[in-house]
Amino acid sequence: MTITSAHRANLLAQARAVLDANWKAGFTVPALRQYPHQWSWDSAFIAVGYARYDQARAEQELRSLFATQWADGRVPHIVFHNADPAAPYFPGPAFWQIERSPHAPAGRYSSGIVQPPIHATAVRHIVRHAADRDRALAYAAEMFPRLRAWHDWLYRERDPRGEGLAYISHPWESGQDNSPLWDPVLARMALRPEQIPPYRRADTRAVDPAQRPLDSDYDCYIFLVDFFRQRAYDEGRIYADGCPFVVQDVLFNTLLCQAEQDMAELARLIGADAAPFNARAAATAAAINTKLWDEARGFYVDYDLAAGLAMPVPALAGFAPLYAGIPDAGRARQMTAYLGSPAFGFGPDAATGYPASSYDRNAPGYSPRRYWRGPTWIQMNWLLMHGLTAYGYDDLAKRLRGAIIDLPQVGGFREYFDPETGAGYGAEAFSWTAALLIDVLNGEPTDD
Ligand code: 9WN
Repeated sequence: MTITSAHRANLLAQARAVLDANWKAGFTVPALRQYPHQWSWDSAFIAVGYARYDQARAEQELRSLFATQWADGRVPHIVFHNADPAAPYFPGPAFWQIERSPHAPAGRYSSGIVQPPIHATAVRHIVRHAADRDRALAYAAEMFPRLRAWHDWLYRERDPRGEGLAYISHPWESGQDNSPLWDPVLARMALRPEQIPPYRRADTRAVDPAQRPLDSDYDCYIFLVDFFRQRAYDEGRIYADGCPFVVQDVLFNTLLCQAEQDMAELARLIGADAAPFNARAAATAAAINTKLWDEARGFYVDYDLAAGLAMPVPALAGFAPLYAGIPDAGRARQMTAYLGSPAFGFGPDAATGYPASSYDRNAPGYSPRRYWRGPTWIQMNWLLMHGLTAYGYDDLAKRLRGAIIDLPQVGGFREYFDPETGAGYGAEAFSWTAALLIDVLNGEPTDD
């Protein structure tokens, strides 16, 4: 699968136009109408794309996110660059009320929860592809203490038993909001109406509700935010008071493990001590391999710390550890036997569609269009593509790379895609779809 240089240039121009339209003089919104603020892991993926053609923007993207890092080290999952944003998004600053926490930065506005820690990985990517390497190394040195404080917060506040695994306490923290992974945990919450503060959703104005989470999911999301703000975003209190959502998530910890490996490399480049980062990466990899591996199913599963139960749900995220080099060759073989099947959109021919479906297509509750319950997502493809390449599964990696390039052409620069037809769903002109296409096209050979 190769493309001509003219075709590649055309796609790159389209992708850059998406990012230009979403650039707000200092940061990039994921999508103008649906997500009109700055999101944490989106900005990291967006910086990966900018790193290929605009080093200054790549650097600025993460600098602006970390400008709202809390005093305790947490990096909020949304930064609102205005106190009273005109652009509708719920929940906004008035609902989060981060000023209840002594750690929230004064005069700045954000959510009080986090998203997967892929920022150190993005900074390493910026250094790797920098046109001006000296400036990139100075940037790495500038970001280094902030990234370390962020990771320290995760290991300090989210790993109460010192297992080497950080927990998440909200589906939004996973980045995969309504994944079937969370169904049993949310069902157990069994909320009564009086426990849910009054609210009105804003996410179904621009996007068809059939492509978004259910109202019953949103009730849980909002209940949890209320639970956190009532406890002033104090992680110790939230955990001690029996937060009902406490999950050691495979994808989140995989990205943390890789980010620690990238911190070790950044440390080496700027002359700091790499050893503590290597040690934490190794501890997290070992914990993922011992606690989260499911031998019978042949992939990794989340662990529900509140209930003390493994969560054997066939979500694509269960294969994420390939990205951080966590499984040994035998486990990788077991994993790819299942991952590389029609269940995730791989198959003998193109008729099986566009891998990789975010959830097993034969599992109960699969939907080709409802958000994280089946659609193909570009950033998941990008992560798995790298993992599969590193383990030598070049054919599967090629299929994922092909889908990253084909889907924006079939379905538009959308947020997610129908794994069977390639139709685009969710937000339009979505930033990381464009950014990761740019990254992939830069490594793609042309046939002329
Ligand atoms: C809640 C911005 C974000 C992504 C997430 C995606 C979605 C938000 C929402 O959009 O979540 O954080 O309102 O649905 O699930 O991965 O970071 O693109």
